[in-house]
Amino acid sequence: MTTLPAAPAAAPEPDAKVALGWMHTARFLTTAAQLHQLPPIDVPEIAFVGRSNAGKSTCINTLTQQRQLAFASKKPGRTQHINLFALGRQGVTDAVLADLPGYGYAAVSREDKLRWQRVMLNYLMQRESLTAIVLLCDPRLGLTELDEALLDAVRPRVEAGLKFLVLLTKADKLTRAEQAKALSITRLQAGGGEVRMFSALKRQGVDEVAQLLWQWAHPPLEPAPESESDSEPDQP
Ligand SMILES: Nc1nc2c(ncn2[C@@H]2O[C@H](COP(=O)(O)OP(=O)(O)OP(=O)(O)O)[C@@H](O)[C@H]2O)c(=O)[nH]1
Ligand SMILES: [Mg+2]
Repeated sequence: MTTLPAAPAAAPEPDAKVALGWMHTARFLTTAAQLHQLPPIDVPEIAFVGRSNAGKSTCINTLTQQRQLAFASKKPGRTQHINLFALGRQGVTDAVLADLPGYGYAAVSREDKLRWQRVMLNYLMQRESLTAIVLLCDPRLGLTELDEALLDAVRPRVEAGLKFLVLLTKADKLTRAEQAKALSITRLQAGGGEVRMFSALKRQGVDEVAQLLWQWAHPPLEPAPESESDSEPDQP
């Protein structure tokens, strides 16, 4: 067995090739209609959330370079369960991606909408392994009331360290100037949180998002507790 070099103090930004190679290891893990049906997981879990049709499943397929890993469709409401995908080389899972059903789909009954909103909020607020959220948003619609409600619901967890990225999808539908405007408006709305542009069609932002997810899933190791000998000497 080879010995791994000691982990550096801070995880360096990985090469895009390394991050994309890691994303490509994604495989289907499980699917569930309710939070309590999901297995407990002891690696970082990164959830993809947003309005129906925002491009969540397409984004997962693009990042993992797999055409049909997540179900993407022209028809809104395609994803109806929480689908988990495992990531990691040599079959060793070191992170999980969660593809969530979208909200705000008009053609769904009121009861179904409310039921799903409850499942999703429970998931976002209670899922222990959840360490990061990617909120996908079509910049032509901007952050809607439902997106804002989601931001409010997860704010305490974000303040406690949960990672959060707003990804503006379908960038290929916007001119450069429109992209710049959408980015600055959304940055204001997201209260200074991280916001990036993404296009599955043009592969815009793919490397950067893969690198960010890799960093999120491989946080720098906590510094070892100080031993007696190298702690501050007592004041005389
Ligand atoms: N032009 C363009 N279309 C995209 C892009 N990403 C997704 N789409 C299209 O948007 C539609 C919805 O994509 P999905 O990935 O199924 O959206 P979703 O957010 O998973 O939708 P739900 O599962 O219903 O919540 C599909 O027709 C995709 O082809 C993109 O980057 N550019
Ligand atoms: Mg979907």
